[in-house]
Amino acid sequence: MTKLSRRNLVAGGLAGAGASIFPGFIKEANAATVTRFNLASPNGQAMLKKYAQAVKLMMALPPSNPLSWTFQWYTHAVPTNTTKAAAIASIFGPNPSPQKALATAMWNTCQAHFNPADEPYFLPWHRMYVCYFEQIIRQVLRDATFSLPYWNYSVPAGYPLPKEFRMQNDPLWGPLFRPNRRAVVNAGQPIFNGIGVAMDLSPTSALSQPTYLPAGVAPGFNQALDQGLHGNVHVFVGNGQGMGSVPWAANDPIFWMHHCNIDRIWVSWNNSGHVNPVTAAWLNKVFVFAGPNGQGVKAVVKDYTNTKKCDYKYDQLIGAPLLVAAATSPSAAAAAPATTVAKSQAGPIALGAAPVRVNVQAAASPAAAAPGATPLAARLSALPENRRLYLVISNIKADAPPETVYRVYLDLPEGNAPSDPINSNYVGSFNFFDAVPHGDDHSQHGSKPVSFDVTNVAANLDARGLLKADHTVTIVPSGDPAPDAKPVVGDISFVEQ
Ligand SMILES: [Cu+2]
Repeated sequence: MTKLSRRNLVAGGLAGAGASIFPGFIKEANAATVTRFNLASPNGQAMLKKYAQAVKLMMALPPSNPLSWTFQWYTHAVPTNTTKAAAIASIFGPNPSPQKALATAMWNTCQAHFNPADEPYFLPWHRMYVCYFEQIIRQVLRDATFSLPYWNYSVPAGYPLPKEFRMQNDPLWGPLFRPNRRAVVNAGQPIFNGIGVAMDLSPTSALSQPTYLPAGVAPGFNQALDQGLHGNVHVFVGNGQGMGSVPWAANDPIFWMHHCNIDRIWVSWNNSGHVNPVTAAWLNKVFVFAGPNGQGVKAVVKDYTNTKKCDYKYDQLIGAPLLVAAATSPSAAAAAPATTVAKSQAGPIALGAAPVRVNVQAAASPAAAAPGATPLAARLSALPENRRLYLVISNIKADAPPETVYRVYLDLPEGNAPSDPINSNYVGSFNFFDAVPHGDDHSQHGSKPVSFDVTNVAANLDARGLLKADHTVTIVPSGDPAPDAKPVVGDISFVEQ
């Protein structure tokens, strides 16, 4: 295959959208299945080297070119130092052009970080985004064999940001460096250092969701993965002008290795017998991307519920627990009625640098009225086999990324924050990655609740007599939050479902 010099590439054919330099090139590439490798493996390292070359080439293309780094980044979201309208005006000028029309259709379309109603499209939209980005790199490199490597941060060897992304002035790896990360991350420490724990990088809680969509207060696989592991990695790598903020995230080259791994977790979940939505509305949803020749393409969700259309496989999947519930209808769990056991006063509850303790009052219900029994203990003793207790926090919002995660505890004894953050009162953590308004229309940005299955934590505390008669939920920042973040949560409740 002819190898074009970088100068030719930048100055020549790729500048014009729709100009196909090698007709049929991509068709050839897709005739064979490619494998996406762990970036730590020898094959993955070879791909990472190609990736670094591609990032350099894409960053040298003008932002008006759909194959450029900036055009691809802005597809996810336009950064906070401009707006979509202003960026389009300054990059394309006053006259219409195919590229300008494509930018208007594509930019700021990341699902679902604008409108919470779009949450079910988080996984398919990012699968499409990663797939077209991969095809663009094949075109830019003239290399049909390229596949995006993934970053497996859920194993100890993967806890630090891969070293190739931390070598600022290296001739080969330099394009993968970004300064806008947390200091510990670019220093090569585990990315959770200072604000998290290894458990925050586990895919297990998402993989154990039996349904794709929320079922009552259970978040479902798509949202659990988005809010949990996915958001944690963004916030851990950070900062507020980098991976930790939706509008800046896709400017960090590690973004693509992160989302390749998120896609691998989706494949793993499906591979263990879990089913995706089957509604026509979800399957027929269309999104616009740039194809490998810079032309606009329409992608339909039904073509991306598996890996066939994009034609790739992963070198290794994660063994997801196959739940009995997964074999039943995807909406079976939604039919189970949810009962509120206890609820806090209506929010918003301001979070800051100090722990916040919230009283959660028992709902007036006969089951909770047994003398001497705490509301949760009463529920636990009568809990049917097929039901669980959840802690639900509604209306999570912040003015800016807090650049830390918050930990949640049930009936934590009064006094100082626990010396071991993962103690027997620990329920889990949540982040604000998807809870900061951005984009041209802030009013659209609502928020999704987060929920935690607290059945085991409550049962363990109950067995040791440590559940309180009046329950409290304590929310503790795991590091100093950014001063302008002003994070708040709405009310907090315990729900049986
Ligand atoms: Cu992301």
